[in-house]
Amino acid sequence: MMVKKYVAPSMPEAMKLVREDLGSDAVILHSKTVYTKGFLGLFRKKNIEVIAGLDRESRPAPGTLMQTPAKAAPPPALNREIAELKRAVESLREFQGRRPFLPSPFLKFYERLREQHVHSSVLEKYSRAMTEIYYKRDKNISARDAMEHSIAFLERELKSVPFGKGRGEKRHIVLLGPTGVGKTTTLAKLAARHMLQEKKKIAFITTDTYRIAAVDQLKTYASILDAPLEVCYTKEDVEKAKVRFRHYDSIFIDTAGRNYRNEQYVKELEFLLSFREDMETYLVFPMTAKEKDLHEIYHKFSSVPVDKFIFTKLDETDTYGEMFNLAYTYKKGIAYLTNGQDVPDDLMEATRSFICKKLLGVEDHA
Ligand SMILES: Nc1nc2c(ncn2[C@@H]2O[C@H](COP(=O)(O)OP(=O)(O)O)[C@@H](O)[C@H]2O)c(=O)[nH]1
Ligand SMILES: [Mg+2]
Repeated sequence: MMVKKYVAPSMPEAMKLVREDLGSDAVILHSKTVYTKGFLGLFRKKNIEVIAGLDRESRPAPGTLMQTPAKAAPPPALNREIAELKRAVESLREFQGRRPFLPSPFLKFYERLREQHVHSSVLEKYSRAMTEIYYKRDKNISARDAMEHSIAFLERELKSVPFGKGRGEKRHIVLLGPTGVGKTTTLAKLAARHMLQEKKKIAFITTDTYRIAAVDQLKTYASILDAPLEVCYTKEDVEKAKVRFRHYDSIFIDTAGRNYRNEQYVKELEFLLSFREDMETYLVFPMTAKEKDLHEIYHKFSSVPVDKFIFTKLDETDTYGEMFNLAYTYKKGIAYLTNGQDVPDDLMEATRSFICKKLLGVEDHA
């Protein structure tokens, strides 16, 4: 078989090139969208690349072109031509619009995931996986099937990371993250939940001694919950707090989380690391930040081993892809989500299913 490559701005034009060059017996072996660099690499041009082949025997020898209709191709060849024509029409349909080819039941979900800022690498994987399912099922895919396959796909992508609190939550629970992301509020919500729902004996420690207001804020929550609070300015204070709270079930540690170069923060890290063996570390991300900022937060706090993520302020956005992208990129689960300022109500334990359904815009009936 002779195989050749053709590049043209559109599928019809590519097909025309193939037909002119190889004749109508040519078969399309493969086609894809390619981009060629434009001026200064700025304006990328979209093209269709087609790989076409022709069985040498089927190429008409010179002089046979004017054969009479009586000697027309036998039925098998005709059938093949019809099949090819069908395939060409299908490819044409596929390349209409900017989207990669995806069977129609999945298009809605693909678009939704794209709007939700899910990584393009995941989108590509999604298209491939769903197309495969579509053909394996002989194109018998209802809207509901498409939804279920989409949820299952996303859940599979996050399979390796644990969600929610998990069984092994350690005694010292520390929230890390930049100022203003909702650490103190979330810590109070968590403490209230542990106390009210799990009947745990709780205590607070704060190493955020930089601002008076920060200490006062936690003092208020501690007194509402009638739980003790230790304010730690020095290493001795930390040791004292450890001894004082040795019989408590869960100790909630609030931090300032200022710039990582900051001397105060270095001291804070040192305090925290003394709890290391018995510490559950949650890194707190606000859903209101851009994804680039979220990655920056992750790297800034990389000096402390992070167990899971918490995402706050879900109520202030309707784009959730960043949450998926971070868990997916760093292979870390999400423990909790918060969706408002109310202590203790606006907190939920995260589940893989909730996050995947939220991304797809599907109601969670679980
Ligand atoms: N809308 C909304 N606001 C929140 C949420 N969590 C915290 N906040 C608000 O964010 C602000 C900063 O919270 P704070 O806990 O002091 O942040 P910290 O500096 O990280 O300790 C406060 O006004 C909180 O009420 C949330 O889930 N949704
Ligand atoms: Mg705070």
